[in-house]
Amino acid sequence: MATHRPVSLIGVPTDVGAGHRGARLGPEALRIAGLPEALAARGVAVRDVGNLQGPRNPWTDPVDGYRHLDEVVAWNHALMEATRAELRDGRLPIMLGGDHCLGIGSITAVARWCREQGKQLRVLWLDAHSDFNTSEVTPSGNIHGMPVACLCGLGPDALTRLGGDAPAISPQQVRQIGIRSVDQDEKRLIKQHQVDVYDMRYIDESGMKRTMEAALEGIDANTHLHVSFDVDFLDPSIAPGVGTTVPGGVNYREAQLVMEMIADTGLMGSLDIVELNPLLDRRNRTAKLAVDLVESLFGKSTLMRD
Ligand code: B3U
Ligand code: MN
Ligand code: MN
Repeated sequence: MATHRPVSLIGVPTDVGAGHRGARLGPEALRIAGLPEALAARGVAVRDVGNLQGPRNPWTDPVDGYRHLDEVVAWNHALMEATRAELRDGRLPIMLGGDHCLGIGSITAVARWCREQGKQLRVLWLDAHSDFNTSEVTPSGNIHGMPVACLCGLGPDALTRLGGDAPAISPQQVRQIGIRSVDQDEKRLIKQHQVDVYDMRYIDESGMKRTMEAALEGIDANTHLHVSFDVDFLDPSIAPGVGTTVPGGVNYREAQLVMEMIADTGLMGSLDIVELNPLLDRRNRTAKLAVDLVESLFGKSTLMRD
């Protein structure tokens, strides 16, 4: 069995960035679905650091194009510090979300750590959505639709400068897979900033194997892969427990292949699991599926490859 770096589970029970409440229950649902035990069974040393704390969800309307900006900043600041501490300790942090705004804090910390270590960062953004909105173009004001833009320097200073003056990453470090819902002006931004998007049409035409080969092209032993896994990446027929379901998503076999091909690189250094909303789920089914897929990310395979 391949040896993995020890893992730290960081619970981020927040839905301040989302348009539905309930993602704050995601960390517990993932634990109850057996995530710590599943990792331990893979031979991975697991430390559960528990849940971070932050402001409650005030459930107010957007102000100047942002809903709950102060709360989102507070949660992401806490997460950035927690992620940084675990990375410094030589551990692979797994963020148990929580809505996808938390990618701002986790990836800001990861990007800084990679700079310090002289490592190349590649972000694999598995999602139905591009999450590249800004306050000018957002249809909702929900900040979970903005994290990639914020990480690339487009957004409010409080989020784009979380980790210092320069943007955390450049769009060229991101590969988006499974995309099938992009807002009109968001599309323009994606094009303008040349984000590498493998949408569902690309996946249908090329197949998931070639899609992943393209998304992983150019990585080497010095690459740190950050996987940002928005559960709505999956088709709603297999993953109903998310706030914003979009039909026509990645099926079970394709999702397994994605995770296996990432595992084969041996380069995953950090992982977000986000947007799981247990209130919209059926018998914790989506959480169990997420756990199943994380097992594949950590090298579980049918044959004796491990
Ligand atoms: N693009 C839409 C919807 C959305 C983005 N991310 C999620 N939903 N989960 C928005 O509101 O920005
Ligand atoms: Mn997302
Ligand atoms: Mn999404």
